[in-house]
Amino acid sequence: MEKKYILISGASSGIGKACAQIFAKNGFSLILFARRIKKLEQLQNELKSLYPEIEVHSFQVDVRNPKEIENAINQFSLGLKNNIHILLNNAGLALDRSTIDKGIIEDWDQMIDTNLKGLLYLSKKIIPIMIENKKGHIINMGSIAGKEVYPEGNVYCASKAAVDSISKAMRIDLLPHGIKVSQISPGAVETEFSLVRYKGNVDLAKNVYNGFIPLKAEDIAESIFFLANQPEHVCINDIIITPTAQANSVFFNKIL
Ligand code: NDP
Ligand code: 8X3
Repeated sequence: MEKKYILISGASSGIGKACAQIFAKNGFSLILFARRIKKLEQLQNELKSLYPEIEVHSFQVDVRNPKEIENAINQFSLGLKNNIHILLNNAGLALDRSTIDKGIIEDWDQMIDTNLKGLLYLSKKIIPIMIENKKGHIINMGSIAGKEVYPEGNVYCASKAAVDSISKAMRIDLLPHGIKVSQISPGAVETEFSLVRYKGNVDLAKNVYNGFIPLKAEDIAESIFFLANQPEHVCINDIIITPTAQANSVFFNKIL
């Protein structure tokens, strides 16, 4: 039987890793991209021993670098290319929280280059394959931060607002090709996200989730799996999902 592949960017931790686990459990073969190849290989070994019937291919790719994306895709076999069903554009990050006047240009560049341009570079390479296959589903990782700006979130919020726009634009442009485009827009999910944002400061990272129960990466993976497994004629455009203790990107019910 033909295998069904999902390509997940940013599969080395958090939501991407949880997605790799749920899709593997449900018989999908995986193409995993991230910079930390050792983490991908470890995940690949775990999933291959749990689910020997699936294929898992890991590639060290920095999505900010179109050449690295191209090199990885050039290694795809024809069978794999013909059977890419889903592209999950998940790789992303926030760096720091500060007012706009105190922002660090290198942080801004990295967020925009990863969250927006990386998503575009990877999509640009996969979309022609999906058009050729006459099928496909692109799922973009937005955020509640892309729906409403919060204090000191400026450039991260802007990068996710751009993902929101690009998701809508892709849905229009890919309409004639029958390619589905969805977005998922989570609130606070406890992953490595805050550790990355606060540049390794464990106390600041933990503090983000104090006083309420955040979402888990697995909660988001369940929703993404649901998105991806609708009947052919159904395209869920967007899922906004928050912890029960979060109303929007600003209001939390924290019990401290
Ligand atoms: P993690 O930090 O746990 O995971 C981020 C993933 O992105 C890692 O696998 C990382 O891999 C990858 N990544 C980062 N930069 C690059 C790059 N340049 N090239 C390739 N891969 C990269 O955080 P989350 O799982 O929480 O984040 C996943 C996505 O979800 C992000 O887009 C984030 O903005 C979004 N999101 C997160 C929320 C949260 O509260 N956690 C809420 C809403 C959205 P590696 O370092 O190995 O390259
Ligand atoms: C991540 C959620 O609210 O920390 O996108 O920006 S938030």
